[in-house]
Amino acid sequence: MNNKIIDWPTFIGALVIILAVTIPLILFPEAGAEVINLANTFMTTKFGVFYILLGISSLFFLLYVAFSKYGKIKLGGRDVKKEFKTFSWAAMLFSAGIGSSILYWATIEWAYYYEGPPFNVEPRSIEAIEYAASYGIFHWGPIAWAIYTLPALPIAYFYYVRKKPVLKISESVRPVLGKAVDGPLGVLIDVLFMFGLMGGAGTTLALGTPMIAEGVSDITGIPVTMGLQTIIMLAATGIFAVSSYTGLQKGIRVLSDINIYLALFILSFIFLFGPTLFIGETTITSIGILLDDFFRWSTWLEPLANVNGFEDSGFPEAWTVFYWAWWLVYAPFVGLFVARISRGRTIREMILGTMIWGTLGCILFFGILGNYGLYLQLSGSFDVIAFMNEHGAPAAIIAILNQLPISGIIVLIFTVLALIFLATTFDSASYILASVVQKNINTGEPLRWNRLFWAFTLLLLPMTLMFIGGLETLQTASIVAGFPVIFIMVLLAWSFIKASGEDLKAHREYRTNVIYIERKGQKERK
Ligand code: NM2
Repeated sequence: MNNKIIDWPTFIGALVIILAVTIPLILFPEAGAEVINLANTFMTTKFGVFYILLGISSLFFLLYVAFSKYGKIKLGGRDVKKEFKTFSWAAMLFSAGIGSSILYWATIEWAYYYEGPPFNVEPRSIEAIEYAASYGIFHWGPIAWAIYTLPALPIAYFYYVRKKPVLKISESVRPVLGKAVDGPLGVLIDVLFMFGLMGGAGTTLALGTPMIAEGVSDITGIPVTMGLQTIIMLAATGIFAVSSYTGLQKGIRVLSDINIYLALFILSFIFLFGPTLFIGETTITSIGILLDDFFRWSTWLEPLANVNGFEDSGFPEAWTVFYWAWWLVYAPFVGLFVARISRGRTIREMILGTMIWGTLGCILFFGILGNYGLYLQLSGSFDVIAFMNEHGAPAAIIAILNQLPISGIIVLIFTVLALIFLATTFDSASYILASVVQKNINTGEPLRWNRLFWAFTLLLLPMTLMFIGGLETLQTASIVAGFPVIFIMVLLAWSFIKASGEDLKAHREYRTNVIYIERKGQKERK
């Protein structure tokens, strides 16, 4: 075991922070859940505005960068070709940023909006139906993808233009913080990023597991118990652990390819054998509603809730703030990945591509899975809401699929899909966590024991959260863990502008479409 390569302060720092959260929760589950819920309410009601501002500013910032001189910078030298064709690039970035959660929320999110719509609209009204079909796309749309893309800017810039590969977030804010990143501040940044990612993965695992358990139960008849859920979490970790331990890196990649085909199969099946016209029309109409209302939704904080006598729906806190926090904690990690696959593209192509393809992909899932459920509800052929109120959301998701022809096969594919998604989330998250606590990755891969260690540490929080139960407790994992990441995002944006701005100084001529920056005394050409 080569221990010299480990960056112990970061390693121990991250471990301490995760244990400091988990151990009290294990010892005092009820008080723990209460504290977490209080922290959640406090964060979202008092600081919700920061998440909302971060969301909308990320979008504007990226659009500005995309269409300014910065957007023209090419990632890589003049002769560098795009490393991946746009379609496989889009497929890869989508599967990096999206996991089992999309299967969960795309199928059921509408039901929450239908019953508890925003803007004090009457539940189950025509307006509530419109929100039900469109608000999910908003929460998985352009702002969400802008949050994902922002960290990719400095990371890709250092990777391909300054040719200094960074795998640490602290390293990518060096232009702003200078030497301070070599000290405790750098450690703090990495530890907070790791904590955020563990919180986000916690939310993912804790949502995905009960859903997979319902699928398994539906197929085999085994009842859903804590034991079954534990086995499922261990299985997801196991799939990944075996593949990473035996060096079957390719294995997991093959699995995620298979996943894309399985997902496309399920989506086309539901589209063709479900209410095709309703799904198609509702999806298109929802895109219009979203575009029409976009700025209203993206800034809505329900200020009247602070005045006595006015109703507080809690909608922005429970949904938009929660979602932005969740995308936020995954963002630096997805940024590392997007950067790695974007060689040969301009910054503009990287930004617009991620936002457009990402949003379109999510529209596909929400449009088909969500509107299928909505149709069942509205047409009266299956009362999803009543079922959900009685048996919970994960069971309702499987029940919706059970309304389809050959539902046995569909539920099976759906469950396998979710399990593989979960395993690949483990795979990539533990890869990044392990990389961040190493001084270097000379061998190309973080040490094996290090990766496995973080994979199992990732299990710790969700398992604990599962035992103390409740969706709200789960949501908090991302919200609380995401708060410090807001500041890291600001540093990342600043650092990109600073570094590329310095390098661009020599350029007086911006009328060309692509700018090549060649550093180290080489003559700069446009
Ligand atoms: N996001 C996209 O659980 C997952 O699918 C991973 C979740 C941030 C809501 C990401």
